[in-house]
Amino acid sequence: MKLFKKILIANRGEIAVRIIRACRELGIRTVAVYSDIEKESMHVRLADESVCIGPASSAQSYLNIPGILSAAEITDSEAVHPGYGFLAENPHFAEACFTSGITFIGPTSENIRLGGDKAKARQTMKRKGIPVVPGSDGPVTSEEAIVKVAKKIGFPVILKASAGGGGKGMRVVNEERELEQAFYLAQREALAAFGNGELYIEKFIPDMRHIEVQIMADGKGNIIHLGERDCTIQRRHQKLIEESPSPISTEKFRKKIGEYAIRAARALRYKNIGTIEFIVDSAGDIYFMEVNTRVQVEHPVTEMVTGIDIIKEQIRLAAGFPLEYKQSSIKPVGHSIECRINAEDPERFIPNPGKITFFYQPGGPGIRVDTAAYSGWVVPSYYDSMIAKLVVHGSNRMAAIEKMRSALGEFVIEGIKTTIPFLKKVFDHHDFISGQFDTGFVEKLSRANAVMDEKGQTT
Ligand code: MV4
Repeated sequence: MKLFKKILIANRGEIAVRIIRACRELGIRTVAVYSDIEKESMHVRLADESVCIGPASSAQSYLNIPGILSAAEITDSEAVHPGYGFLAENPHFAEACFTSGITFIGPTSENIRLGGDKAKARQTMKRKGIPVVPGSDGPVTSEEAIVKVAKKIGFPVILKASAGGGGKGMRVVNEERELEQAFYLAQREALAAFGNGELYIEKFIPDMRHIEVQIMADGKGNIIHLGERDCTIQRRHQKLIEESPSPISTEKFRKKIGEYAIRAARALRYKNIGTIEFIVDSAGDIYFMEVNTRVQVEHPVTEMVTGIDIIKEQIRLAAGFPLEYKQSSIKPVGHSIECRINAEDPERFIPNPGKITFFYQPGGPGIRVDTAAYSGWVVPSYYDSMIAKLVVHGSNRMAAIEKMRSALGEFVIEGIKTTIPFLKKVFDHHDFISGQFDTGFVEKLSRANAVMDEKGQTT
């Protein structure tokens, strides 16, 4: 077995920088790709080589499959790392890499396809005896069918898009008379967003927590989990703060959710790294929600508590190496929290791109900043507004919170608005400090600032 000599990174921003760092440590050369407006971006400077792949718009650059494969070919790259977003969960891209003789650093295209079909993934888990929230067995294609399931499980229910993500095509329905309209609206929204209007239905779980488990599988039968991350603090289905362990976790809870995650990965014949997402209700009961077949934004909190470099392991797995770790050698230490820092107006959460006139990042023991930003860099308006991840590690949750407060206070980003002022409020809020929050937390905090979701609904 041999590790790759050169990897092309089909991404930008902090995750491209993160992947370059992992490659450097592994002795792998890196190729950055960039759009016309990103010549001066940090991932381009830090990579060994770079190739311009097209105009600013993602569709013509970071999503341009032939362009990226050509760049890999002309640079003799043996593998492509997709990061997250863009082409990371596109089964056609994974397949096209394979056909071109380039290793896709991620799971198999079959894994990606099933992960992207949420109704089918749910059905697969149900059949394997992994708990799922009461609801439909696979997709529901007619209004009659959805009424039947809704009556059986009882209201409120939630309609979700099979191809879903980002909350699009999702509708909470409180009573039967609202169901018909919600069904057609959700279907239309899903069709517009994903080109696929297929829906499924679940019982609506109030006050749920979103808890997910990092898994690693080598495709040779070895599957381990790296513990859980709590991603309950979200706004408009965008995670804002993630932590590991979950504030509600115990030794027993971790063992249980970890076992479910490993069983889920086995049911999917999963290979490479991935995340199994769960709904945890207020009684602490765990239900499978969905599978994410990529490295996630929030992977650093798991790295901080386990000491494992997830990206390095991901690259080794893609090269065909067996897992380096056994479940018994995974021993999480302390507590880690991550804040996503976005170039956004913190009051209204609308993007605020522009030139960063001054940038100073916090440091010191237990503080990590994953970013591609620097003084003088212009935050483009074309891509995601996340410009940095601030990650802390402390011996326990309160120590991590104190460290986060200190680090947020030290961070200086001038020239653009960022979400730092909002994040500071969260870390002073008693519900966050107590760990007693649910998915309504951000709404509550935002409403206190007289801000409403554009649709005025909670989901
Ligand atoms: C749910 C739910 C209640 N019951 N599923 C799934 C994707 C995520 N972005 C929102 N999701 C939810 N799924 C059932 N069966 C409530 C939500 C939800 C939510 C979840 C986590 C964090 C914030 C949220 C805000 C609104 C709704």
